[in-house]
Amino acid sequence: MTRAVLSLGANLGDRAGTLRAALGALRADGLVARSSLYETPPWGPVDQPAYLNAVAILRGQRDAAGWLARARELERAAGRTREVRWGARTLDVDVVSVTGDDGTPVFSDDRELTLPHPRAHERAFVLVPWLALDPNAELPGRGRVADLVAALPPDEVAGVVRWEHLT
Ligand code: A4P
Ligand code: MG
Repeated sequence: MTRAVLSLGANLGDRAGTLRAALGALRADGLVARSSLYETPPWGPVDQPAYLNAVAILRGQRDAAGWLARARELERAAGRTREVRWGARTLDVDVVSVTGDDGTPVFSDDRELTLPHPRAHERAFVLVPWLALDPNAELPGRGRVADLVAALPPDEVAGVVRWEHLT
């Protein structure tokens, strides 16, 4: 068994509907917890609409490659096409971290699957929802998520606004 943290983002079409469908589909994969939806300003060099973001924690039989494959399936199901890197998309699912049952994190510098995700530690749209879900969360190699959030510029943290609470 492994524990995986996934980050989901959508900024085209019915953003909330897409995220709800993906989070619902993940129930079959050992969903442990999912965050609320958060509205977040677009990060990166591309001018694009605001995102809705969410974080999901899973526990299941997949290995790290298996979680990436599942992430891609969810993107495909949402009708995602790959156009501009960092650009607008119906659904982006990133694997933030994977941990073995004994707590050992998976580290990888493979370009197809870099673990932990190489930019998660600096992204308020990943860290803020994750912290709300799990106050004790740790990002392997980077430390406690609470400390990472505290180190971010306050305006970036304030920009991540809870959009809707999911029960
Ligand atoms: N890849 C490597 N490691 C991973 C991993 N841990 N998880 C590879 C997922 N994929 C990983 O991804 C590009 C390549 O990264 C894939 O071939 C995959 O095998 P992609 O999803 O095809 O392209 P992308 O999403 O445009 O690139 P990337 O680098 O994933 O972009 P980001 O960094 O995810 O940025 N602003 C807000 N507010 N919220 C967002 O969710 N998302 C992005 C996308 C930009 N700005 C955003 C948001
Ligand atoms: Mg991606």
